[in-house]
Order: sequence, then structure tokens, then C-alpha cells
Amino acid sequence: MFNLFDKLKNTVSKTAQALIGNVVDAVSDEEEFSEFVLDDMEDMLISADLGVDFATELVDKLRGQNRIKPSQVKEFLQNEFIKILDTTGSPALKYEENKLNIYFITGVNGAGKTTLIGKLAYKFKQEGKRVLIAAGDTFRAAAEEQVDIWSKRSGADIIRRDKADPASVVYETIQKGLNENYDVILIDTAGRLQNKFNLMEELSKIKNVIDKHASEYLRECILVLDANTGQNGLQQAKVFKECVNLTSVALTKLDGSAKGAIILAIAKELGLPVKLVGVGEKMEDLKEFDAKEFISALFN
Ligand SMILES: Nc1nc2c(ncn2[C@@H]2O[C@H](COP(=O)(O)OP(=O)(O)O)[C@@H](O)[C@H]2O)c(=O)[nH]1
Ligand SMILES: [Mg+2]
Repeated sequence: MFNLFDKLKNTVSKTAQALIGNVVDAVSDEEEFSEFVLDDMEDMLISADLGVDFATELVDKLRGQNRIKPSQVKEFLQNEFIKILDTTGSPALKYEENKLNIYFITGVNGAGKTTLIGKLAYKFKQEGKRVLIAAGDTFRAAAEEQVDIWSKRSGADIIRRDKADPASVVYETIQKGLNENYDVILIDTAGRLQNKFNLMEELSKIKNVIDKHASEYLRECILVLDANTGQNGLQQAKVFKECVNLTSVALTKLDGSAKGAIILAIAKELGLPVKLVGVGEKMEDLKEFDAKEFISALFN
């Protein structure tokens, strides 16, 4: 049988090579951390998408000290990665039994929001929950059609009002969710980053509707990030952070990506936990992030 750990190990194998394999190969035979070695190491960490801030911090820790030797670089990285993931708190998705649980899903076009909604709908349905989706990306007809397909596939109900104002779709969804005792509401949104003003306005209108009618049920504001966008994705994340009060990140398309180190950069630069990981296009291809498992898949 295919075990989950092997699958994750496969998923992060390119990241592991870029982030650890290359660094260990280049550094561990050196006598000491000379400036030359440290520069090389910093470049490798940055090109593995660890982020400039974090890469510089790590290299600074190794400079002018004689406690850690180059032969211990692997253990050093492992300890530092565990520490940074610890700072963002629990990676468990918030959920309260016997209450409505609302998840507000944001992110740029193509990041994987609608697919994530399909996967979450399926996960909750498998757990026997009543799930309602708000088709809040009303900008493109194709987007509503797509989320409709996911609702049918997963067995979740949906509120879809073609081309209507997204905030009014969300309002209607919340009313139905409360009146009919749903367990879960998943809110899909558009992610038109080209126009920061429109994006901000649209997201804050939706957020206001939730705050006004169901604030105690809002469990997570999730930013969906495509792992392959690397540092660019991190810049986009900062715009979304200005728009809504994000609580966590879902990292998609980690399958085949060499940029999984972005999980560490997110922790360092955004202070947000990655809670969900997308590892494929199918309904079952969603994992709850587990820092320990991630670290051991990277290092073993
Ligand atoms: N390989 C892979 N593809 C994904 C994943 N999540 C989403 N996709 C694909 O990414 C594309 C954009 O996804 P979509 O959900 O429409 O993005 P949205 O615009 O943010 O709603 C689609 O082709 C999805 O099948 C993932 O975890 N792995
Ligand atoms: Mg979409």
C-alpha cells in the first residue's frame, strides 16, 4: 500500500534537493563557515525560495561562531525550520462542532481557490457534515459553472446567482446556512489583483456582510497560494493581508514543485501558518499540513 508519508516525501523531493541536498553537498566537507561558503549557502537558500529575510538570518547565525561546524549544517537547518514553523501556532483548521463554520477563501486568479473549495467540500461531506458553497466569484460565468460542478461532485449544496453582486450572494448563503442549520459554508471569491482598489472593495464588502450577520461563525480567512509562484506569491500575499484579516494559508500545487520552501518563508515573512496543502487536481488531493511530517519528509 502507498503510505501517506512516502507520498509526501515524493511531493517534496524536489524541494528537499534544492533546499537541503544542494546545501549539504556544497558545505558539509568544508573546514569552517568562511565568507565564501556562507555566500554560496545564502544564494542556494534564496534560489530554493526560502526568502531573502530567512536565508540572511540563517547565514548570519553561522557567521563568526565556532559552535556549529559545516558538517552539522543539516541538523542546523532542521532545528531552525522546526523553530520557525513553531512560531505560527497550530496548523489545525479551526472547526467547532454543532455550529456553523464559515471559511472565506481568497487569492489571485488561478491560485486554486475553487479547486480547494471542491476538496474541502468533499472532506467535510465525507465527515458527514452539511456543506453549503457561496459562488462568490460572479465576475466570469465560467467561474460559477466551475464551482457548480465541484458542488455536484462533492455533494455539497450551493447558492449561485449568475452575475449578481458577490456580497449579496454571500448574504443569501449565510441566511440559508443559519436557517437550515448547515455545518459548513465555503465562500468562493474572485481574485482580480490587476486592480487593487476593486479587489479590496469586493473583499471588504463580503467581509462586512459576514461581520454583520455571522461574525461568531467565521473560522478562517484562508489565502490560497500557488507554490510555484514562489517569492512573487509572497508579494501578492501582502496585498491580501492588507484587504482582509487572514488567518491561514492553503498552499496548492505542491505536487511536482521545487518551491515547497515557501512554507518556511510564509511563516517568516507573513507570520501565517500553512494549514492545507494541495497535492493534485482531484477531490482527494488535499492534505492537512503537519509540520513534523513535512520536516521529516524533507530531511529523511
Ligand atoms: N497540480 C495541481 N493543480 C491544481 C491544484 N489545485 C488547483 N490546481 C489547478 O489549478 C488550476 C486553477 O485552479 P482554480 O481552482 O480554478 O483556481 P482559482 O482561479 O483560484 O479558483 C486548475 O487547472 C486546477 O486544476 C493542486 O493542488 N495541484
Ligand atoms: Mg475560481
